[in-house]
Amino acid sequence: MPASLCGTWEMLSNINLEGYMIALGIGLSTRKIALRLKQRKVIEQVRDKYVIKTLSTFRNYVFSFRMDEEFDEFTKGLDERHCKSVVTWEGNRMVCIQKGEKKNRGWAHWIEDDKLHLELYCEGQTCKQVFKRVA
Ligand code: YOG
Repeated sequence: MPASLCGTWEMLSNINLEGYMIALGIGLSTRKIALRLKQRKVIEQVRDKYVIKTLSTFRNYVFSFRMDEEFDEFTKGLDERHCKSVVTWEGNRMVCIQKGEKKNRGWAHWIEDDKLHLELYCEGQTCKQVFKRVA
């Protein structure tokens, strides 16, 4: 098992969230709010079940899954689409593929220098986020 992603993480940097949101079709007024947010990640694991909470003062997004099992994801409060998603380990990376209306969509988490890294991508746009551990 790779280094544990579990814990509470606070956002340090957020590059090209704008491009990612445009790729998802998020409107201008919501994008303006979203760009100002400092997101937190809370990642929990109980046996083979993971929960990833993305928290902010504006909206929260909570999503749970088992590794290697495809499930229906509804991106409530984000772009509100349905995806068939699957999360796997690729080496030390936790990788999610989100199949649906948007092509080439997914994300990857990994730990590097004690920081939590996240790449979110959709249709050629990649948002890169880094978080520091707070708990
Ligand atoms: O995380 O997929 O950790 O689910 C950031 C992109 C902003 C809402 C969230 C709310 C959001 C309006 C991605 C921000 C762009 C903008 C806090 C979360 C879409 C809409 C929720 C995500 C993965 C990996 C786990």
